[in-house]
Amino acid sequence: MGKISKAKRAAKRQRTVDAPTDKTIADAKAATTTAVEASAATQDRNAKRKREAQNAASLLPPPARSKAALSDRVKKYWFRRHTLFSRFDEGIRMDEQGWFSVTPEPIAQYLAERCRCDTILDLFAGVGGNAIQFAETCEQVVVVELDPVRMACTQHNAEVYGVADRIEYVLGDAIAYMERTRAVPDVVFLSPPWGGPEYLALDEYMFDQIPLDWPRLLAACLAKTRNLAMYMPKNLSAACIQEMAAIAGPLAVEEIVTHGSVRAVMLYTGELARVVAATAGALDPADEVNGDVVV
Ligand code: MGP
Repeated sequence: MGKISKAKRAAKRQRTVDAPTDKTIADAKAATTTAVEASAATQDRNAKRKREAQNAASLLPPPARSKAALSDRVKKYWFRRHTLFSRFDEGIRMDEQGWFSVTPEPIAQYLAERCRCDTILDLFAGVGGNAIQFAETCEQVVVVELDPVRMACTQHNAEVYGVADRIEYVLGDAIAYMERTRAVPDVVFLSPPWGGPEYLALDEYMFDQIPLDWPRLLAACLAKTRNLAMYMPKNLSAACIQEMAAIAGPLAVEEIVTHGSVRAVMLYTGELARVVAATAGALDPADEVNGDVVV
């Protein structure tokens, strides 16, 4: 046994013989109660997460194994499945709307680079094509989706890509969320429903074909940030572009081109518009996607 000084021995004895005071007993009881409560709270949280995960899993559409499994409306997308999600074969799930509205992965990667920032809000998550890529370029990603099936797909697909934990999921209406949240994102990304693939038959696409109160949503977004990035149909009318500039100030308009064809048009506002205009054509030209800044 090592040597121990007289003073230390006395102090040790003192510690051993000290009777617990009422205060120390109360403190110990309080600490025990707090620990028990904390562990109960953790168990509750874990149980809730498990229930949510089970509910989400029960909502998932089955994996599509062939073109025949798809409705006529979306059959044409079967051959594009690995462009929509390069990991399609690892169990990606989509509902019908997901098939025709998800942003193809190379475009989603391009847009995630365009929107690189700390906090991004994706107001129409759909089945997660954009959110998965935002998780690679942004510190904090919050997604909003009204439809529980599509939200379940987003979560599941983000798991396939190993980024599910980097996304915060809000099930609800985009306008209601924007009007109540205190969050102040750097960028709001909007890829709203366009009213289905039938938009292709229109000569010109107008904002009032978006099946929600678009002006009200824009106002709620602009109250939080000037930096909006909007994914719009390739046949968006020039009048809509002017209308957007009147509402939100100077715009950058970027045609998104893959394999030599325009697929969609991006509208950027605020500082984001300035950056996009200043870096037109500056993203990796080896990518499958070109963004032509036209205004
Ligand atoms: P598309 O309608 O298949 O046109 O959609 P494309 O590829 O030019 O078809 P083609 O047959 O003329 O060659 C192109 C992209 O637009 C899709 O991959 C989606 O990313 C997007 N998109 C299509 N729709 C119908 C929607 C929609 O309703 N909402 C959103 N946000 N995006 C959509």
